[in-house]
Amino acid sequence: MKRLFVLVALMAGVLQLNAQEKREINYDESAVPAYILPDLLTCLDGQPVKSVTEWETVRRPEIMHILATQEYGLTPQTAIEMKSKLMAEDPHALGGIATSQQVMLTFSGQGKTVKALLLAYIPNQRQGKVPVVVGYNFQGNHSMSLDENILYSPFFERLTDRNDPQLKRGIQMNRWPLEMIVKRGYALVTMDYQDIYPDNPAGEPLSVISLFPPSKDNDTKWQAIGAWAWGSSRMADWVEQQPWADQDRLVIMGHSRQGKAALWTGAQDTRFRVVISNDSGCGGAALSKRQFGEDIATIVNSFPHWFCPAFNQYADREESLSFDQHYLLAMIAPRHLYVASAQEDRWADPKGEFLATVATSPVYRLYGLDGIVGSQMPAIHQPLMQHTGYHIRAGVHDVTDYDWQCYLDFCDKAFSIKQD
Ligand code: GTR
Repeated sequence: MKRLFVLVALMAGVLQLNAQEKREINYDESAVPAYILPDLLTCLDGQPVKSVTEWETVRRPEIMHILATQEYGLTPQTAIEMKSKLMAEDPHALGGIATSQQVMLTFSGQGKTVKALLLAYIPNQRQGKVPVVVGYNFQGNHSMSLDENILYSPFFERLTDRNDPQLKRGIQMNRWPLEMIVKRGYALVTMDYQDIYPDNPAGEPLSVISLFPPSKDNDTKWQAIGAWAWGSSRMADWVEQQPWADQDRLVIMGHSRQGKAALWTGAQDTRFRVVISNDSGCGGAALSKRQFGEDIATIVNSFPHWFCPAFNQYADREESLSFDQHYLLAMIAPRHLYVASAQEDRWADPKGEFLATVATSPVYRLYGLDGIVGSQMPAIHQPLMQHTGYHIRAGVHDVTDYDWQCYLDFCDKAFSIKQD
């Protein structure tokens, strides 16, 4: 009897999986439903926003509340203890052009601790303070270079098999042109995102969320994206204490799921003056109402631990959303926003990412700043760089040197930096 039950349960599981696999993903522009984007500049009581003051005191807080309670969850406002300990320093990193520092951050709360290993590359050739790019890596600090001195991030240190291919050095070097970044005068501060929240539905007990009192309301509970955003703000806290870092030139860059988290970080933490989303797609820069590529039902089924449970109500009901992802992007204003897509990354809906970026322009205009306008996407490799920016490059879902060149160009422009 018990066996039969197990068999039936297994079959049900397989059927469910098949149903998900077979879910029809729309890649047909003519099948995009007609939709009207909710207006950024109309308050919940119907009043239009006419000034920066109205935006900052009424409308922006309304939108932050919508995003926190309907999509990403509420970030606790209480601080927990963070200790930092320098584990290693190399003044001759990257062939001598940088100093690397490896710093263990230990977070404590609820009688527990969580550790995250921060890695910084600081340009050796510098006059005064330097701008800083903050961004998570996916595969551990050791994946970013072949340098044997780089310690394993705590998430990878926990792997019991020392021959695990995930411990191989340099497996994501292609995404991190460290020399280019440093040569252009920028410091890089990174850590593995899974140190903050192991990226699986059972990850919470080892995440920083477990250091806080449990959320009072399940619907608005913060989950992985909220935790990753919180962790980026802790990297910013560390940067704030560094004598070589220019606090007014802080950048956050995130790819894909970390693009989503980078945007949510930038929305909440105004210390980030430039916010960059690389191929962030659904739940990131792409408009949900277009229902092109990955949709809400697909993402909340595959990653139930990313968004707050209230977001599930929009699965297969995108038309009922009273907001869309341009709300998230508009939270960056009047700071600098840059969104990038890849041509073959239809899953992330490049056009939806572009249109959401365009849709933020009325808010920038309120500040007297130029956003991107028009409904025509730029051609491949023709970056648009106003106060906000956008590009689409050839190729697949990834981070390439081309993307980084554009990001650094955009940051130079934002910070009025002239390269020699
Ligand atoms: C995919 C997910 C995307 C994106 C991507 C990534 O599986 O559906 O939303 O986040 O992962 O992070 O690489």
